[in-house]
Amino acid sequence: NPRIAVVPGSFDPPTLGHLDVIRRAAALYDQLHVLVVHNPGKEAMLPIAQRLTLLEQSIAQAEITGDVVVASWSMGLLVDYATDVGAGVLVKGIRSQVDVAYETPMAIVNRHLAHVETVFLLPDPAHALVSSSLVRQVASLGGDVSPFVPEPVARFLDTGARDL
Ligand code: COD
Repeated sequence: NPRIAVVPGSFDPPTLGHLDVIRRAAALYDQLHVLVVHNPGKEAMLPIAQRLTLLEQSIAQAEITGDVVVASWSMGLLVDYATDVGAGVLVKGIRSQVDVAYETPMAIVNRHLAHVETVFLLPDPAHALVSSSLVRQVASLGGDVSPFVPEPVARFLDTGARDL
């Protein structure tokens, strides 16, 4: 059986921290689904379709090899998507104790709901402090986000995002 994992997130926008987790998860599993999950509790900066495009461009440019699928999900439980595609694992990045506290109950619920395990990867220290919310803040104030995001995202935030 192929080992299939889902890397879920808001990816609003994708950051170098996300890409680091995706790269290392791709090396661990036969197939990876990078899943843009619509989070109704968060007000979004980018439309889902734009996040998908930026993820695809960033993954291609980073030369992350292997079977990586980029998709979105807004139809209910995350574990329903995982079950649909035959994934037994969710991969999440853990930056701090705050992430542990947020992710632990979800991991336990998801294991009970669908026997889906959650695997936590520690980030590369170089990117551990990067977050989408930080990037949104810097971008909205006109700052340079290029140290924190993949090049296609920096380019888009610099030019294309003006029309949003
Ligand atoms: N380094 C390493 N990892 C990072 C970094 C970084 N710099 N930045 C972010 N990450 C990780 C995050 O920890 C997370 O694992 C992932 O990357 C995505 O991050 P975000 O910020 O894009 O996404 P979030 O935190 O808004 O998560 C959205 C999810 C949809 C993944 C989450 O809310 C979730 O799992 N929801 C479950 C929905 C569901 O089914 N609920 C019912 C059962 S609980």
